[in-house]
Amino acid sequence: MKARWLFILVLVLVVVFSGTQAFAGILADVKAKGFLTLGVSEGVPGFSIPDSSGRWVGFDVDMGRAVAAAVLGDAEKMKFVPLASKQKIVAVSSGQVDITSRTTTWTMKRDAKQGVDFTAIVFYDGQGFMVPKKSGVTSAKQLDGATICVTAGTTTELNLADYARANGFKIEAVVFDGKKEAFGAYTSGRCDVFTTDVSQLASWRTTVADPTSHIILPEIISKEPLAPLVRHGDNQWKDIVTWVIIGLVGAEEHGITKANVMSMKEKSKNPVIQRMLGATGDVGSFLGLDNDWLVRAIKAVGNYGEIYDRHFGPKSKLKIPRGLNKQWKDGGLLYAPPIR
Ligand SMILES: N[C@@H](CCC(=O)N[C@@H](CS)C(=O)NCC(=O)O)C(=O)O
Repeated sequence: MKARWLFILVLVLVVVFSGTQAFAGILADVKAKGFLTLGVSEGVPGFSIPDSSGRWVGFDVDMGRAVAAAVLGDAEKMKFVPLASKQKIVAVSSGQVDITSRTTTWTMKRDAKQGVDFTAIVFYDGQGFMVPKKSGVTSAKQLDGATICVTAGTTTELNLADYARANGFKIEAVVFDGKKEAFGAYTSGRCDVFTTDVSQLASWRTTVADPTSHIILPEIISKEPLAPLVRHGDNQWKDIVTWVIIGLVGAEEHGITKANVMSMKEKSKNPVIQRMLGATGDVGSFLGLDNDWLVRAIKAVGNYGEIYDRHFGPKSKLKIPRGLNKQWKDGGLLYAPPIR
């Protein structure tokens, strides 16, 4: 009898302690090591790429910097791990990186079966096609018989197969592990067509000598909701990353910017803004952080619109129209849930 109770007690203790350990998890780990490990691309202009001084910059990088600012108080306390497409999921599930912020589409299989959780959508994208202008091709409906360069381990590869089947096309997909090889093969004429998310087509086009010599076809063949991802099972960490992004989107909605965030915190009479910026309430504690978590993130990288503009706006090289990535008030899909 006694032995049985002892056994049950041990079992309960094991369950309780493994539970608390999982909860302490990544936040405690990041604080202990003093930096955030961010999985990024191998170099995609506008999204994640080292600048001339070797500092990583881009839209996906700024999402990571916002988290570092919220959690560690310093957006520079980061370590970057370049990942090829086929490594981006396992790098998170195995704990090699704390977050992957790298043009990754939220799909059911990845979310439910591959040991990761998606946070908040940072970019609503879709798959498209690029062809040399001189090919005379103007529509994806003309791609029967084409040879198409694509990267391995991507939704791009799967959508391409769907698209060919749905249209009864014979398409030869030439699959590469790395994007450099895939895009390089296209520009050297190995493939007739290059396909990936449209935002990345815009990015790649800026890297060739004459960007006007390549056109992006009008058809969008898929939905690619891109979101940073974290390891499955650490709810606190998932909440932190999710709500930092929501906070940046909400900040744009409420006109809170990098420049005015401190005066907004001091002077705003709007209860929503007061809560977001920690002037009242204690929302930071819901995440295991202090009340200035979002102020620090906005001070470091600006609100969502400022980040978008910096990397994709009219003055940027990429010039990607906001489209679906506008605020809901402006006809887009960005709709930040309430911070309270
Ligand atoms: N959204 C797609 C991936 C899009 C993507 O990352 N595309 C390729 C081709 S441009 C790529 O690997 N880019 C960046 C890199 O390899 O560094 C997915 O989730 O599977």
